[in-house]
Amino acid sequence: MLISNHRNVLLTVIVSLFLVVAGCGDSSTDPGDGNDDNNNNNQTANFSSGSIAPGGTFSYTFEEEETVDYYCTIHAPNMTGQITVTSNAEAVDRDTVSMENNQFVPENLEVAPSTEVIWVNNQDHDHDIQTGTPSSNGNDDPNY
Ligand SMILES: [Cu+2]
Repeated sequence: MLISNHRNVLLTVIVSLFLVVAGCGDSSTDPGDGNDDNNNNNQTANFSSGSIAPGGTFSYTFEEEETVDYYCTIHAPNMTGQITVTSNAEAVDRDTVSMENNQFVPENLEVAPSTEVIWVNNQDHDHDIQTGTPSSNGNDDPNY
């Protein structure tokens, strides 16, 4: 009786240890999207405007909650911007970013999911917008 109780306890300990180890294994493989904020390559939004002539526009609709980095390929690394897609933002159909003085205005824009963002080139030369950061796409050099 005593022996079989000890066996049961031992078995319970062994099974518990196994579950703990197996549980740890699971939890270490699960969170793969926890570093989205630090990794620009994980952002879902993906666009490349091509050349936007003076007075021209480019638009993109942001669907998911995420932080999206973008930049102008012509004026990198100085001309960068960020769109934060969050349901905390006021829901509107569309919002606008102006390109002026080789900058995006506002540089950081918060929009709700499903908002169309329109970039307007208010300068006398082209701009070219692409998602990511200058360094993530190998465009570190000033390009004027
Ligand atoms: Cu530009």
